[in-house]
Amino acid sequence: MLTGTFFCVDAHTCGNPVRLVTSGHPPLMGNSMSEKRQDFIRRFDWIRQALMFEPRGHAMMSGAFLYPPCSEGSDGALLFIETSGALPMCGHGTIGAVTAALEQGLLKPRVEGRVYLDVPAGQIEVEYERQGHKITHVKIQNVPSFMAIADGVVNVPGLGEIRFDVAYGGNYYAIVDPQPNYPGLEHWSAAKLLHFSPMLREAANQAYQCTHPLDPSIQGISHVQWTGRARHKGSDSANAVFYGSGAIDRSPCGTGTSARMAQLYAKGKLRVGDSFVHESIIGSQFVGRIEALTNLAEKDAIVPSIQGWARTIGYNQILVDDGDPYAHGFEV
Ligand code: PYC
Repeated sequence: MLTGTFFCVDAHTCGNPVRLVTSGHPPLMGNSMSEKRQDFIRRFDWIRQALMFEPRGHAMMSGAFLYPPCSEGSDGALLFIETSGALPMCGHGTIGAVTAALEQGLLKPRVEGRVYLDVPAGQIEVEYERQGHKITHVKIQNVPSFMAIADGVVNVPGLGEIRFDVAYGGNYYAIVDPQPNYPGLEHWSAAKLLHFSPMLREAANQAYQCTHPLDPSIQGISHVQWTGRARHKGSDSANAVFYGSGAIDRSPCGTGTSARMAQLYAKGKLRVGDSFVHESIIGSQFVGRIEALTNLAEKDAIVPSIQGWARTIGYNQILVDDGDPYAHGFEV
């Protein structure tokens, strides 16, 4: 029987949901979060489906489990879940999970203001600011991010030829900049983005292979990032990140912003030390920065940071009972 009760602290990061699951964690096999993620996908994906899909979640639902650390020097570990799968890394998920976990006293940093976390994509450093019981800001130093494929091109039914770059920021992104068949985010409706994104992702995955140079379990383009002109003061650029089968990130997307900075660095449009304010489809902002340069299996990579905020919005005890025909969720 695949049943369970899961206590969750619900939050949102700049508008995108984060469900921090605080009870009902399955015990996972493996020595690293990457191995534990693979074990979770093999044996416990029903938990993700139950907690993320309708009727307990929705297309944009995203969440995380807090686990004990796996590596020396870490304070904890995160396993990310969302409608698209168990992700190697999630930026908005980290900002929301860390905010909720610190506010609830579930994460005990050794040094106030800083935590180190193991995630499937590696180890991240997280700085935060606290005011009373509230966490006001979270800044993540993300995993090395890099341009994987420059100038890819596919034919998208109903749209024609679309050019894109593929960059890694903890997940692989097809990044689509304005061009003849795509005039830019400000000219397209959300419905249009949702219509063309799955076709573009499928075509891009058929035409191009991408596998992380150090972890072959991280492979394939999982997200599509459409770019365009920002609407709000202080933003450098805007994006809409598509994931799962019908979601557009309401936040500017942490791994997406990291991938975008890696793309802009590779094209000579950003330099080390530059900051980059990224705006989401609802106008919320992350402040990105290229903190340093590094090398990953002989590939040039950047060390990006992303800063944002999250708010805790509720407590949710979720029941999953096999007697319910929709116990493990559905997608329409
Ligand atoms: O913030 O990294 C992110 C993210 C990935 C998918 C949705 N948000």
